[in-house]
Amino acid sequence: MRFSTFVAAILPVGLALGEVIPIKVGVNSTLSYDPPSVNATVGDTLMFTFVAGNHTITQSTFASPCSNFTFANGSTGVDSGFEPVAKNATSYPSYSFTIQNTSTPLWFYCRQTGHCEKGMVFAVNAPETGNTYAAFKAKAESLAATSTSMSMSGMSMTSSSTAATTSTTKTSGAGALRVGGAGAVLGGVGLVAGMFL
Ligand SMILES: *[C@@H]1O[C@H](CO)[C@@H](O)[C@H](O)[C@H]1NC(C)=O
Ligand SMILES: *[C@@H]1O[C@H](CO)[C@@H](O)[C@H](O)[C@H]1NC(C)=O
Ligand SMILES: *[C@@H]1O[C@H](CO)[C@@H](O)[C@H](O)[C@H]1NC(C)=O
Ligand SMILES: *[C@@H]1O[C@H](CO)[C@@H](O)[C@H](O)[C@H]1NC(C)=O
Ligand SMILES: *[C@@H]1O[C@H](CO)[C@@H](O)[C@H](O)[C@H]1NC(C)=O
Ligand SMILES: *[C@@H]1O[C@H](CO)[C@@H](O)[C@H](O)[C@H]1NC(C)=O
Ligand SMILES: *[C@@H]1O[C@H](CO)[C@@H](O)[C@H](O)[C@H]1NC(C)=O
Ligand SMILES: [Cu+2]
Repeated sequence: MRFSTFVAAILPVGLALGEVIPIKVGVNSTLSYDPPSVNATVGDTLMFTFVAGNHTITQSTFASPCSNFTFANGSTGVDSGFEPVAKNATSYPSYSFTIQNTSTPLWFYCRQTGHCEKGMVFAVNAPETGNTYAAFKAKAESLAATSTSMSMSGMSMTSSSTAATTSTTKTSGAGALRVGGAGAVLGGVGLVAGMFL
């Protein structure tokens, strides 16, 4: 695997290289992240490999599991963009980011239509009591019943055409860096805790 060399090359200078934590997205064509919840320390890299379907890994908040995380200035958090995988695919796209602060849990979802409401959510360092991963998932699933009325009440549908995967480097509010490569998308992200609710 050349992955670790690649990561080292894009990590900011001076940042310790931690573990690479692999997560599979869409295993057996399910709407899932495998594993759905991980513990990580500063410097660890989360590497999502999209093995089936057409999913994203997108940052949200515990309060609103199926909505983009947005900074006060309007920038959104971590987002892989859609990563479609053909049924006959022999290589799989991946997206990675590095954990830079573990003082708060981080919450994520898939923003493909309907997936989050079917429980396609992910967490980093979720607590064992209170705002647990299970509570987060249950909250996401509880949104299914209300999604129709919400879309009727003035929430405009956003065109997803701009969300298509491109090979251009993109900087988001959370400092996400996407680097296009042969069938792979790799990102380095600076996470600043305290900004995350
Ligand atoms: C995928 O399918 C295999 C074989 O049936 C099974 O062993 C594995 O647990 C499944 N994984 C998930 C995440 O569903
Ligand atoms: C995270 O660590 C806590 C404490 O060691 C443990 O109870 C929990 O199961 C871990 N969660 C995951 C997803 O590994
Ligand atoms: C993946 O999903 C997005 C959003 O629904 C859609 O715009 C795109 O066309 C899909 N890609 C493929 C290859 O199906
Ligand atoms: C997968 O199937 C599509 C449609 O049949 C075809 O265009 C493509 O070349 C195939 N790709 C591979 C890697 O076999
Ligand atoms: C969520 O964030 C992504 C990436 O910034 C963006 O493409 C998408 O339009 C946003 N979705 C909504 C509903 O704001
Ligand atoms: C928005 O705020 C975040 C967090 O402070 C910062 O990382 C990002 O660069 C800002 N984005 C813009 C467009 O100013
Ligand atoms: C992590 O975030 C907290 C809250 O914003 C901050 O107090 C702390 O200094 C940060 N730690 C690092 C290593 O950046
Ligand atoms: Cu999905």
